[in-house]
Amino acid sequence: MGIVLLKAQRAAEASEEPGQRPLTIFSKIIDRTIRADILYEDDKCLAFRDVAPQAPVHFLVIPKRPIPRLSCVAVGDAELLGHLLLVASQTAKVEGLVDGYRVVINDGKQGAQSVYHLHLHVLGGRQMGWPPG
Ligand code: TR5
Repeated sequence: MGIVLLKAQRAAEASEEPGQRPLTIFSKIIDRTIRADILYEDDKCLAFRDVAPQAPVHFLVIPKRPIPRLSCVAVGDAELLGHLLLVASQTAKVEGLVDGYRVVINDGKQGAQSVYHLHLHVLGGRQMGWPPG
């Protein structure tokens, strides 16, 4: 099994443990306990560069509220989800991604999610392939 899948599987198992702390490393980035290269911030969300970029430009957009994963969202989250997409688009423009880019949300074990705080990946600056692995 590849390292990415192994990390995702461990994260999925940890997220299912009873009494598991709901906060992740991303909450520490939000409260500035841990440093990150922050590109954008407002009262609802934060965008920062991925620490292990998979493309010349790779940043994450996260809600400040720690929603664990996309499959946990509710109807009441519609406005927030739209806001995250808008910030992804505006930040991609600021990053100069004029020829397009990819937006990805990994959900759960089979989606290879490794951090259980909802996040949009924005990847650009190179030609993407399809289908993703
Ligand atoms: O696998 P999923 O979709 O859950 O994506 C999680 C992403 O978070 C990966 O692309 C990681 O590289 C990224 N990540 C993990 C950490 C981290 C980060 N990006 C910025 N800063 C980070 N710090 C400080 N610590 C991490 N553990």
